[in-house]
Amino acid sequence: MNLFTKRNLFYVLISVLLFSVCKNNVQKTKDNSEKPNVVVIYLDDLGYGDVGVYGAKGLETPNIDALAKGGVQFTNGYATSATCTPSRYGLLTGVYPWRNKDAKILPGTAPLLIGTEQMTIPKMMKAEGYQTAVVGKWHLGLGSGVNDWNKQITPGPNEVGFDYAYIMAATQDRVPTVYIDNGFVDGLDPKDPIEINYAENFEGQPTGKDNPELLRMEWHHGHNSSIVNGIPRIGYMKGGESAKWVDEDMADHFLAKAQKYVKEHKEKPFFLYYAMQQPHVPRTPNQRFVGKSSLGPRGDVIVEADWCLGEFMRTLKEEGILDNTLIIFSSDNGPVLNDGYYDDAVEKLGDHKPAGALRGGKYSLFEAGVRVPFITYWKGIIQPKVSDALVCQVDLFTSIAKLVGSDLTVNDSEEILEAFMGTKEQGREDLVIEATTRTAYRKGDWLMIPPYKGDKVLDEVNIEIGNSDEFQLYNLKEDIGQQKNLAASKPDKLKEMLTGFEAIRGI
Ligand code: NG6
Ligand code: CA
Repeated sequence: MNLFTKRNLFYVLISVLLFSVCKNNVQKTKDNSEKPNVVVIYLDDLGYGDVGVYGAKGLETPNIDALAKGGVQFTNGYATSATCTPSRYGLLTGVYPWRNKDAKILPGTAPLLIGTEQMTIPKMMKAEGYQTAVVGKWHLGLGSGVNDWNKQITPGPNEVGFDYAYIMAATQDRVPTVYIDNGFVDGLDPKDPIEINYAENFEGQPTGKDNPELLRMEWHHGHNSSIVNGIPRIGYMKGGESAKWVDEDMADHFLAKAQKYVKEHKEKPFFLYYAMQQPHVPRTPNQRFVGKSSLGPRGDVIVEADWCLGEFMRTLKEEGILDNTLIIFSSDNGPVLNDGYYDDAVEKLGDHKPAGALRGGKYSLFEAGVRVPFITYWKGIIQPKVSDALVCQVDLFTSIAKLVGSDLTVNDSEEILEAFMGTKEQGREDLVIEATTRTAYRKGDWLMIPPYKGDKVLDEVNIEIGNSDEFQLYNLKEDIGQQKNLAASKPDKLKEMLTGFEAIRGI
């Protein structure tokens, strides 16, 4: 081969190479110019240490781990609150829940907490052409507060931005123990109407308190009102027999709804808020998962949730939309062992630490109340990493807005899309956290809890909730377990923290 032909061959090769690179790029730009689907997978009471990659022992979570290993695993990811209702409010509205005095754990009869005029993630996304759906736990109130559960229950999720809503009203331990399909109780027989009352029982109806012989799960505190499926609940319910859920099938039921939604809506971009009920009480794993952890039902339902996530991911893949879907995985608040039922969560704990190295738990202003597993995953777009950036669920509103091309913002919600995508180590600078209406302030590595009266330990659940007569100041980088209160020895730092806190709280 002479020099001339060798050179020609070289040019041909380069051209082929360039052409294929360009073609791929064009292809990619085309794909990326379509708006991505966004799925928020939200667990209930899953602690910082309850996932394999976050250090869990005695249970395996291969699917959540795969998400973390293929995406961004946050070490400083926060819920806005240490309980459910406020956290969900913060996530969906981008507003700190402590700004709304009604954002507390709600009974099943509470009216809708989010104003129908209020901006929400699904509303913002609808304006950008998205289809929107919620499947799973709602717990943000429904209707006007005097609901007839036998008619359309409105306003609800449909009125705050969700085109499709298949939910349980409150929690698995509260009545009504039925599914609600776009405002209507699913499977209701009109001849057997539902009645709900949180103040008093209906005549002749058995209760957990008076009829222990009917129970297959014992209550420890609270949870002694109506009995459904042998499990005593919070609140009284009569009727609606054909509509009552089967606790052991709930995870499968919600998964099937989420999968169906994906299959039927994959042609256009969608936002799906998939809110699983695990590992909130009562912990009722499907028979397939009983004994799959060494931790008893609490561990078994986490394994079940992990399986659901795996099945859901498989659906995204099979439907050919995994590459175009951003998945955000997190939990509404930290862990609790005994939250009102005897279910071996304490007895079978072994050396598993639901909160990892963090202090406190659900209901607590200490870190374990609000710092939760937090993962973002987008196949082929997000590069795997562990990120220490400070991120909060309240930031999803403005960050997702940026991603989908909306210029809407909400004050408390910071635009930190690059942190969520793993391209920047910097998240937000500071954050106000909340636990049962009390608030504390994080800035940089520091956490300041102002003095609060009241018990230091919530005896029923055996959790330190963060109350003290003194200011508390911790350096979380050096002292993640919040053992060394530096308030007295670092007066300047304390003052700086108090100033930052008050500026946001408006005190
Ligand atoms: C508490 C319940 C607890 C749980 C919690 C809500 C009692 C004594 N305790 O009031 O079992 O239901 O509310 O949890 O009733 S959350 O995750 O939805 O915030
Ligand atoms: Ca919760």
